[in-house]
Amino acid sequence: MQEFYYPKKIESTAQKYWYENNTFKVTEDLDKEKYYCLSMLPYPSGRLHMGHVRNYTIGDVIARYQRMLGKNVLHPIGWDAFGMPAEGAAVKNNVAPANWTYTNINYMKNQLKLLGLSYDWSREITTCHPDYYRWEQWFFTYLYEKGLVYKKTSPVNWCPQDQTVLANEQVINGCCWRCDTKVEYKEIPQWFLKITAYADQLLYDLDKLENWPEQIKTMQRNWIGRSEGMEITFQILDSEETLVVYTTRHDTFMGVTYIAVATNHPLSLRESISNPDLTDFIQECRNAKVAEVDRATMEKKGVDTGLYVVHPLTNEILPIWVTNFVLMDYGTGAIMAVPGHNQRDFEFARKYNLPIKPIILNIDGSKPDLSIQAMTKKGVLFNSGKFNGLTLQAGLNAIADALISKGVGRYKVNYRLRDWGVSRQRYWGTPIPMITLENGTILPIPKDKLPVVLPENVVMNGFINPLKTDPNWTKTTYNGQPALREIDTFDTFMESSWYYARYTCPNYDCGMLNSAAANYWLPVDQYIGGIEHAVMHLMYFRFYHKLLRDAGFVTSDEPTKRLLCQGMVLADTFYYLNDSGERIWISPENVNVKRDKKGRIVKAIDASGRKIIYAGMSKMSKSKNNGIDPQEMIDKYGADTVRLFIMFSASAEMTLEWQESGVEGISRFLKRVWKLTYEHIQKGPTGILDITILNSKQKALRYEVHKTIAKVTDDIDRRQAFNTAIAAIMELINKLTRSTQKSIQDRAILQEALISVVQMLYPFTPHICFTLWRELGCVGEIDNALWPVVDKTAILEEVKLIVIQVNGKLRGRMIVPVDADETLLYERISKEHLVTKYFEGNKIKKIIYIPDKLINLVLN
Ligand code: ANZ
Repeated sequence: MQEFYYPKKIESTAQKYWYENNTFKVTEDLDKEKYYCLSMLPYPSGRLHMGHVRNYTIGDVIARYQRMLGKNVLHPIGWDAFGMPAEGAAVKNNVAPANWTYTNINYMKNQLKLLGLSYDWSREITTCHPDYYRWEQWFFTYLYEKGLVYKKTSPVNWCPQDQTVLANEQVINGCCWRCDTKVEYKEIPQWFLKITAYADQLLYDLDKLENWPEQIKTMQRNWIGRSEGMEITFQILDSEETLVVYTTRHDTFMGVTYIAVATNHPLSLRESISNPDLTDFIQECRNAKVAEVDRATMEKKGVDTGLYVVHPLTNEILPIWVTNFVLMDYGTGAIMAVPGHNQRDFEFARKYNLPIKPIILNIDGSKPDLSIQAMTKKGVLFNSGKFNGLTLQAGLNAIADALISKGVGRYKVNYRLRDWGVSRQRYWGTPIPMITLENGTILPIPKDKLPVVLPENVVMNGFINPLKTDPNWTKTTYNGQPALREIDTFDTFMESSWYYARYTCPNYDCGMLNSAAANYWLPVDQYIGGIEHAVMHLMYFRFYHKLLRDAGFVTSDEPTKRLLCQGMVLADTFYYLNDSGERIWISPENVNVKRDKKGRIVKAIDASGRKIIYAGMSKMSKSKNNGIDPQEMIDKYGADTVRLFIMFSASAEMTLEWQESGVEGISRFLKRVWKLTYEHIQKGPTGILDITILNSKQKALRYEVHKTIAKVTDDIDRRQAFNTAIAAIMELINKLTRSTQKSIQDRAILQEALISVVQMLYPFTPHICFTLWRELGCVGEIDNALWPVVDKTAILEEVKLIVIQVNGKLRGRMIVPVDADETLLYERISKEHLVTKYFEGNKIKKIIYIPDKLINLVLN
């Protein structure tokens, strides 16, 4: 065995072995329990960043641990390879998006391999390959036939200068990010998936996900936004027409003073034809598209239509206003305004001098003061005719009954969730497999004509979709008739919605999924990814699983049982101010720091000696130039150190502060493990461990070993507290280092202990463990070894912990055999200098022994 730990050498040996032996390749094996461990697949942006490394290390720890439990573990990886950055990079570097993407994949693949991740590389998926997306296209046409796909016009950001659609992130202060032209609102036809048809299932099945973080489930519930209310029909005055509103607060029905409708409500659009003020207002609102979050705070505006409705219970006449705060795509696009008790309605009424009618009493029974704001608390009704005196629930019930019996009300459930718009006006994505005939008929491309392959060899001469300027691409035929292809491509969330299922049969070419394989592996047992995917991706992939189930591919209801969302990786940030007072961010790698005793940074200078300002820790990002390149860290310390640091320095869900001093500490720890093993091996082979002849000291050491195994197992498995598991292993290494080896049994225990340590460290630091396992003379490779088993006799029955007191004062603790009596205890204690030093020549007068707990030596 080498005397010193050289991570580079042992890491490449282990990686080569794994690669040559296909160690992590798996197939379905009905005799074995399966375990599917999945980390979210990366976007091939160019280089791995620390966030990736954290995600994939956590996944690898879990996968390797589960393998050691004897399970058949599927641990795949692939590339979420379509997406906008490739188009930007292509224009910048004058390469086709495909080339850029494939080059990045190659580079990042090597980086992943250097981390020693236990992937089954034979299952690698690259989502921009036609072999993958052909099934996505196939499924889309299948869903179209099932009525779960439809086309409708929908607004986009349009740059009139570039003649192109812009993504939200390409609109900066209402202007195009490239040419600064004011962005317009435009409606264009787009494809939608009917996720709303699954809203109830997506909501209720959240309750089945016991091992999902509560926070994510709450975010999903809010995103689905189930709302129970009523639709109420108003008769328009002097007209046959009616207007339907949606409300969740029909208890306030007697306080309605006007009706408000959305600018794109059919009534608004129709009235605008004869009302120029209204036309202008609608146009103005269109151009000032407001994000939903800003709606609450924006200035409320409106135009009176001159139309009225009749209140069905009081026959009062109420005006209809077109407003900028009612959304067309929620409820019915029309509301009943109750300005006395809704702040938004109040502000609008104030602005346009509309009546404000109080109908809910304050909690103390007094009448509300509506001179400054609405009274929004729920309470007892007044001013409400026969409903006076009713509390909230009684009011809701009584008014619902009244409206239903008049035939003007019905209960209605609404969702905030919208259907999923999947059209993207971009080139680098999966072509949408639909065509339009000359007579306007829209048809799916027949299944035997799929895939529609995206041309990869294109020139990006700006941001115009190259498919658009290629007549050969758009023109096609259908049964001999000329037809036009879609030039839009799918939202890339489409690819990431089902990749987890395709991993179970990545090369299957007779269909989208091989059900036998899919049902063997699914659902995913553990999914790991960033919290930023809490709603979109994690909702779409749950939706897709239900679609796959209803299409007969899978039998489960949910795609994954357990979810872990890892925290962000933070690093120090440093800057100096340039001549114009701008902050220039400097990479922590280029700053020399001085720290105080507590490790706080007190001084920082750069290479030129310039004084640098320390700005605390924040998420590793390009904008603050504080990203630490994982590659450099691996080169410097080895993958095992980087992996162990990541798992040790914070629990998986918490933010992780990158501290190089911490990395150095981990590196020292691994050197200690190496040294301890080296010295042990140098002394030659060990004898056989015979647990029947151990003395109490030996039993005590074995107790520590097995107690650690029990704790580490529980930490990794149930608690997923990897950091405390590692801390326990570190503590054990300290104890082992301090232990002395005098007898055969001492050495046999150390051998047992070191083997256990190697087994426990293997999920975290597989390379060093791969080598140490061989050096310790164990059978086979560690990759096939099982997780260490706790010898229950070592921790429960054989030993116990006794507190030692001298004259009632705590003077030590001692691990003794479980059957140790007073005499044996005394015998042992009298040999322990750590205790006898308190005797100071005095004799023992009395021994007080509380069995299994405490021994108190009372002196003369
Ligand atoms: C009268 C009322 C009185 C309301 C009151 C609230 C408080 P949730 O729970 O989120 O579903 N609303 C309905 N459709 C709307 C639309 N398209 N655009 C904007 N607002 C709309 O919210 C339901 C409430 O949101 C409804 O109840 C309606 O205002 C408003 F004291 O009706 B309410």
